[in-house]
Amino acid sequence: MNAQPSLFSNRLRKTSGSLSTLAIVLVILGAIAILGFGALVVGVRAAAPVETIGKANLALADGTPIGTVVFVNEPKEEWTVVRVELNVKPGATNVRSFHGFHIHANDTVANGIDCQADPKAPSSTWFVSADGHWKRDPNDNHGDHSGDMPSLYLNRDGKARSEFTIDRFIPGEIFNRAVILHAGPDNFANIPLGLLPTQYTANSSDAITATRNTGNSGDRIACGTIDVTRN
Ligand SMILES: [Cu+2]
Ligand SMILES: [Zn+2]
Repeated sequence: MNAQPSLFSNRLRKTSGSLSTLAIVLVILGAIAILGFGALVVGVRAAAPVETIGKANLALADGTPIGTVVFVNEPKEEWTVVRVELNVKPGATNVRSFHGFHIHANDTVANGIDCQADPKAPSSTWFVSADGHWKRDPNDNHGDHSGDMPSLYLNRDGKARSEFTIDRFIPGEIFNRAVILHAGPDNFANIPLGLLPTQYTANSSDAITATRNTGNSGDRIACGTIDVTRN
């Protein structure tokens, strides 16, 4: 009489024994799977394109720092995020709403190197050391230059904050070029030329050339060369 239940309970014990063994095996397999997946994720992350970051500290002609421009590449989106944060002391320079904002080539040593300015000299001489707008194709007009960026709006208190995306360059391409903030607004070479009453008649080829090179945004009031680091 006792043999049957004991046999049964033995079988039960055996079954529960193999069940707990199965549970342990499953837990171990699960752990391996999770660890493996984690390693895979880490592996994928490590294989992702390296993020490069560019940064320019902008300063006025007298060397006063006024803020930063940061460039972060987003390879997935194939664009660069540009973050601008400026705080110009009221009265320190001419602050009036829209200001031309570009990356200049800083590639001609004969004009000087990086951001050079003598605050006592006429403002037209400031930061000419940064050279003209950075352009991959020398035939491009202003508006299409690689270094042309959206104009910056400075508030009445001299502060500006702006974030935009641009697909014209990645931070790695703009190392040691210079960000320039201009005194005046940028016309992006968008001058309606012609003989109609709603158009302007060209007064000289020099004027047209100047507009097509610069956007006529006036003197250069702040400058900062771009440093690039990799994350
Ligand atoms: Cu410029
Ligand atoms: Zn330009």
